[in-house]
Amino acid sequence: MKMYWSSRSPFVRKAMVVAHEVGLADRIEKIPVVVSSTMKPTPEVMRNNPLNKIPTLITDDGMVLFESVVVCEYFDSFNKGAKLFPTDPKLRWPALRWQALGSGMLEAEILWRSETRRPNPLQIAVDGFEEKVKTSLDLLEKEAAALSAAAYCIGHISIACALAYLDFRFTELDWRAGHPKLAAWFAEVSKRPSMQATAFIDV
Ligand SMILES: N[C@@H](CCC(=O)N[C@@H](CS)C(=O)NCC(=O)O)C(=O)O
Repeated sequence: MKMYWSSRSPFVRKAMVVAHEVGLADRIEKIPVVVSSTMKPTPEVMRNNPLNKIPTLITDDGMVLFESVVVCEYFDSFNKGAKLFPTDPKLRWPALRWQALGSGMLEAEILWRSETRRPNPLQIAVDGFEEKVKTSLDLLEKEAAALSAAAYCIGHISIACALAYLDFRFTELDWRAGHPKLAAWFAEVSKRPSMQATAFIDV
């Protein structure tokens, strides 16, 4: 399998964490690319994914998959152990809800970052992204005990990548202040080999 990849992309990291968890990481040939929603699309990615987004995966049988959640579920289909996308409805909907929360936080974080890097940021929009991220952190603080109690799943991975991206790109935010339970959960989850093996690198 081949994956359009970047060591700076939190969505790619999410997919790679799943690949490590299910034992597929060695089977993925990473194709490093630079993509940005604010630059011209990258022709090599565009040839495979008209949305220009990574991760974009080319499977061994020639399928092209994109959207990190789709790539993650594809990887999980190879998983011989406990599924990261559970099928039991009692586990599945909380897992998908947490996956959506983590993914939505990441969308807000990326837009927030790209707006603040413009010469004249649109302050209203920036405030909105900040409010979404901070409100999500407050919600997750209330759910930290439930996160700890739940079987490890795609929801944990998505949220862990969203928090890790705050550490990577928003050091001044100090998100741990006011969120001690979430911080403790994140400290534990960050020790997993899959998280350690996929640390962000700014190249
Ligand atoms: N919803 C997508 C978001 C992926 C995404 O935005 N990736 C960024 C890199 S972190 C990207 O490819 N940006 C390029 C662009 O938007 O043109 C997913 O979950 O895969």
